[in-house]
Amino acid sequence: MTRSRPANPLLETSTRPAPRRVAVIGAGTIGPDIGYYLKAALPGLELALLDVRQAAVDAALARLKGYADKAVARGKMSDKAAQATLAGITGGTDYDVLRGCDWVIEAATEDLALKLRIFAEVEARVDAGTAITSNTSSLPAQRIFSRMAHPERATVTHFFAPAWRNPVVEVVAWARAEASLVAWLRRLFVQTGKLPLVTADVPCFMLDRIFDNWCNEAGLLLGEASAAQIDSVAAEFVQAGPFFVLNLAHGNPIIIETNTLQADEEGEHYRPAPIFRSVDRWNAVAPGREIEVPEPLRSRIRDRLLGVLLSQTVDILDRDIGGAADLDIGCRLALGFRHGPLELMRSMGPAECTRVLERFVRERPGMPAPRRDPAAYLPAERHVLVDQRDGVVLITLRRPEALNALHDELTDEVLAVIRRHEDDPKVAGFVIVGYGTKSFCAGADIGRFPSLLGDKEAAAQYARDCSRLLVHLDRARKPVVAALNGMALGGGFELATRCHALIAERSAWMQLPEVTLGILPGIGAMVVPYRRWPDAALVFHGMLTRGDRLKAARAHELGIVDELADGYDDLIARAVARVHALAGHIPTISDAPVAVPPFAPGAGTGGPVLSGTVIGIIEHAVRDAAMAPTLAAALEVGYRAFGTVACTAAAREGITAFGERRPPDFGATG
Ligand code: DAK
Repeated sequence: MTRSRPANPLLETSTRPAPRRVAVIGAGTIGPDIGYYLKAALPGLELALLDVRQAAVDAALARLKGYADKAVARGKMSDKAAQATLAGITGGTDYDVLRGCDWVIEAATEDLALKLRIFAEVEARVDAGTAITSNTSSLPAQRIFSRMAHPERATVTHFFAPAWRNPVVEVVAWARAEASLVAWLRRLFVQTGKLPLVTADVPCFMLDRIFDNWCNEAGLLLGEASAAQIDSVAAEFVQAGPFFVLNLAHGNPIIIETNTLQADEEGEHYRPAPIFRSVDRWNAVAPGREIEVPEPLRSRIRDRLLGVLLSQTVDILDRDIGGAADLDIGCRLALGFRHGPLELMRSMGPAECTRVLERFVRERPGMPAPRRDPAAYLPAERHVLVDQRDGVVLITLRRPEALNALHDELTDEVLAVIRRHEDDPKVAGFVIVGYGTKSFCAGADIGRFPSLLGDKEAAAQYARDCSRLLVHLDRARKPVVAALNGMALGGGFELATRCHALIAERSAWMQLPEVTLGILPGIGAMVVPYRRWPDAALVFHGMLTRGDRLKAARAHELGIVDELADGYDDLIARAVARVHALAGHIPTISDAPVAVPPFAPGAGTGGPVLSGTVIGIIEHAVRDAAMAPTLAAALEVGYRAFGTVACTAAAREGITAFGERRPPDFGATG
């Protein structure tokens, strides 16, 4: 599988344009869901739904309308966007609708013989340039496409339910697929909001090897424990236990099919538990509910579930079926694991991993054993992707589930990548960019903040600790350029302003929403922007005390953004060129005090929407920091102000409201 492809799919070069006409074959559940995702992301697309039964097509069309209506009702989509999403969709039973399509997606069946017949019909009608993909959770591409006249334009794209919302798609890089097809699919999926994960062409690919064997192991354990007991123990690792999920997905036949496939190809140890053939529904436990499981049964179930998870994980990595960071994020986002398996392995430590794996392999002969020390499987980075272009290291923040929001591990990874390369004479510098086309970084992941509320010293110290990366950038020996591919909020804006140049995609925007959360940006935003761009001080006042948005074009006029870019390719090209241009003369942030204009009178009064107390603390800190004799002293003012704000009733209300997904009410907190 290993081929040199960029880690960030948007760095793939592909000359194939975005699709204009797509057909989805199969109007069951997943086919229309794939169609809906595509239409919502690319409303100008023509979409044809094809099925052998007109009734299925009609039901699918009604379902798509229902999705759009619901999105409008929930305020997730405008009326106009819903109309555009539903326009240009046709449905029918005649294969001739495939003519003129530039992409045909088959999502009709898991029956190989039927797939072969369908692809013969497809090839008879489409042009040589049409991309063809099959949605399957288990059947290798080699089996599906080998009889085609032009297998090089075909591969498997495995979506996860519900396909209109679940971001994960496995893209199978099989031997005969053109590299350009895989490149196009990866790029297109990211551009349309998905998270493509490349896998090798083995039965069940990457993620279903985890899921199917997890469920099968649960089935094999049924002689010793009940389904409800197993689900209860599994709740430590997954949002929903295996039997609950099997009920939901009517999954017993799937496990029989997929584990038979693995057993036939790879050995008897994968054979499905016989009980899956005789039981229809399980007495499962719903998420959030657990039953008491006595020791030592609990430990036994736990070890066995962990055993299969780790055994599959090491096998996937030893056989290069997929990447370690991809496996972690895929397990979380596609399969509902609370933590990725590599994250679990890290927290367990090598000795415990070895104990669990040795026990598992002893009890389940044939199951994969690790070929290396457990620590050797842990990826260097889990939340950033690292690429190189023209002697520049590109660091992509990849947490699409949180719009690339920062947490400690992510910022530590960025710092570690910079440290690893900064003494390398072949590296000119660094670019930091966000994954996808929507967000550079949506700020700090404020999950840790509740524990800091009420503790002034701890909060101030946390701010200092969180600043390790930013302080390193202040003294960096090689240029670091921020490439803003979308929104840069809160801590994301603070990170960007510590980079030595900012290049922004035209549609990018910046904001400091902290004040709307009853807190303040304590790691530099009350200090650095004023010292770097003093002429824009009034704009920063508005951002800090009102949460004003700053669009890229305006930031460019103000000199905050150095260059505007048109699209991701242009953004990266300009950022890389800027790194080279900055070599040898990295701008530094002034140590000298700076004059700041007064804040508008009355701005600090606050109300239900903003807190007057917090605005007052911000204004005070900005003024004090501006007068501080050095940058370090000014930053210290910010850290301490964060400590102060963390002890206010407004911060408690704002952070609590954020966690409860409701607007804060600062009316009573002041
Ligand atoms: N953290 C975690 N998850 C986030 C996130 C964030 N900052 N921002 C967005 N997400 C998640 C959303 O929860 C959602 O997850 P699901 O509901 O799908 O599970 C997913 O990303 C997609 O977001 P939306 O569905 O909301 O997407 P929309 O396009 O509708 O809205 C939005 C985009 C950016 C307007 C909205 O997501 C939003 O308002 N997000 C919150 C932005 C925000 O308030 N960011 C925090 C700023 S405060 C400090 C260190 C750092 C900081 C301060 C002090 N010290 C140590 C002292 C920095 C603070 C901040 O950055």
